[in-house]
Amino acid sequence: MSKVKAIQRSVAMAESGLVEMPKPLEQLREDEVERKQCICRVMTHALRHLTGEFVGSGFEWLLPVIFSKTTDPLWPDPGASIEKRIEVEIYGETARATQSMIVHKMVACSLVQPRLFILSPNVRIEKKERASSGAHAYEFTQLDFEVRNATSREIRSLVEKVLSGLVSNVKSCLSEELIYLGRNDDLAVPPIPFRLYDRRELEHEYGRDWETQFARGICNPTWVTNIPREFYDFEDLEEGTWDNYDLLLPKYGEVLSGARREWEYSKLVRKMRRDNVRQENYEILLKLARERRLKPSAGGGIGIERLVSWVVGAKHIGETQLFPKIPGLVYDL
Ligand code: ASN
Repeated sequence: MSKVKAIQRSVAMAESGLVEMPKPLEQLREDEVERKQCICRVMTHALRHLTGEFVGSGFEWLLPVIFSKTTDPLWPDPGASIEKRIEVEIYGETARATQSMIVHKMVACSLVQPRLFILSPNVRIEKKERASSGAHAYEFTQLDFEVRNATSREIRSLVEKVLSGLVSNVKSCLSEELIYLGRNDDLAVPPIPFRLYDRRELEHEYGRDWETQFARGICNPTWVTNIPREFYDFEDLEEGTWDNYDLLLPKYGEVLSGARREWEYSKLVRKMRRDNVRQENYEILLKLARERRLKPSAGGGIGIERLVSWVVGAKHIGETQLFPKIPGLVYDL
């Protein structure tokens, strides 16, 4: 599809009232530029608050990587819909664009920094249909963090404190922006602790599509635990339960996923075999586990654009990006 057609299609969808596709910057009307500016101020505030909180809690701030032989397989994950994985040959080796820095986090946390975070650009070429979910971008940023020897409960408490503080802060410092965005009245500071559900309860109540339906009905950020997914999340193989968690935002859905991690070699190998994950793509992780240099840890990743979408009441995640990366729509910038 030509670029002009793609933009026409996004505008047509917007007109049909389905989902408003964010336009490239040069096409914004004056009032839309003003709205973008407001969202940018909230973004700046959110980044300052989040990074300040993590640094203040003794975390080291690492810089991200884009190309590595190893990246997150994003498989098996019931929520994943990756159309294409970006692999390029450089210096005679196959390097992959970062889908998430989970493996880097586990290694860095084990060997060097017991508390770390990264503002990490993730490239996930989602299927085109995901454009209309309003929650997917093919490039986005996670605040990805990891803590050596932490429990899931400790991580969840940390996140609750940081997010509740963020909303309280935005409400007191950026009330003009929130009023302009029509979000001042209904954005409430979430009470701590957030409620916690087991995925099995929700599946029982809502069926396989529990996530969207459940997120529609909640009024505050809510945890869901015990979600079957990638090999690196801790699983009790006897019980068939997972020590992991997603944080869902009212109407907006998942904003964070995280877990206590696997660190034992035999278990990692067993799970990779079971899930058809290629061990040769995780050589260093497995080597460290075999040598018992991989340490227990727990962490998570906060999707920055999704978080800001919720704060500002965006209709599409691309509204929080100056250069929207909407599945199926590749703009010049
Ligand atoms: N950041 C996530 C985590 O820490 C992993 C992911 O994004 N797939 O578990």
